[in-house]
Amino acid sequence: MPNLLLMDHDGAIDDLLSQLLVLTMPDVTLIGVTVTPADCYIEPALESTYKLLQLMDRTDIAIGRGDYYGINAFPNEWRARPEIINALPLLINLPPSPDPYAYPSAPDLIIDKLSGAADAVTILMTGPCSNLVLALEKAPELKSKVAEIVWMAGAFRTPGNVQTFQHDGTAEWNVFWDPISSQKLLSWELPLTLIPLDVTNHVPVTKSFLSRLATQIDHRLSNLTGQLWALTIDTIPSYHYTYFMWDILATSYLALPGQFTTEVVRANVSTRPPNAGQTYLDESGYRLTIATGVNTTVFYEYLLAQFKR
Ligand code: AGV
Ligand code: CA
Repeated sequence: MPNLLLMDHDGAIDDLLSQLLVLTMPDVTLIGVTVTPADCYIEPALESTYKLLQLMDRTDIAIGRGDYYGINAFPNEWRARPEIINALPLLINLPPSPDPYAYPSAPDLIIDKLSGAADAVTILMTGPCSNLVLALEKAPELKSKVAEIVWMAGAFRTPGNVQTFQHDGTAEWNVFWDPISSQKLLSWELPLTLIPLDVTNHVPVTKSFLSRLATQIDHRLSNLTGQLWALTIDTIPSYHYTYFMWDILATSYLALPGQFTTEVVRANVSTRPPNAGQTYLDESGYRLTIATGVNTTVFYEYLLAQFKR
């Protein structure tokens, strides 16, 4: 279990669920949250981020605003989804959030928090990695303050989830948004663990899980998370996609590393069509760890226990 933690997310529903989950972990000290304007529009996403801190009585935690926009934008329909979150009954009447443009920029906050930390810091990323890469390019000496990076990203021995023009479908979206930064991050060979589609494909958001969560809605966090997950049931386009516990699984890795199987591999990232953003195994590539499996029963039980408050 890491002690000091920085989290960077990109405002989608499972990113915000992941922020809540981190705030339930007793041994994790969250020292900052930065938001990437990828699977969200930045203003409502910063508002959601702040509201969740308010709900958990943790407005002491600093927020940073991502101002860098990646190379391959997320579909607008996905980016607009999270707006509804700020209108949920448990969140709408919280005191007003700060001006989103009053926050420090995300790379500056990361630099500030890493340099001020007494110990090495674990970094959890549930969106693209651009904010971290910008920070470490500006202050390369801070690489030594990084204990471990856990990143929901990539697809190795399974198809990707990008379906768009000029693309063969091999990439995962968080890598595709900014393939150049993704390749840079891998090239640094920091202690990096990816939670790729290979393992997140095992944990869909199921009706049976939501039904069990609903039996505990007298607990405020079960109520809120049940509402958030219900918003994912009509995933766009709903005839095609299932919503998975992508980011939640990566977040759970912090608390349940022993429940995962992992593999040390060498890999690289393509930066050009037709497979920009593809993460592929490559003997002459960079060294990193990938998760390949998880005990799904323990994982779902863990979520039910953590949100029972
Ligand atoms: O590729 C998974 C990443 C995760 O960080 N995101 C969603 C999670 O937050 C992109 C994504 C893939 N399919 C999606 C996504 C969908 N159908 N709706 C919204 N986002
Ligand atoms: Ca995400």
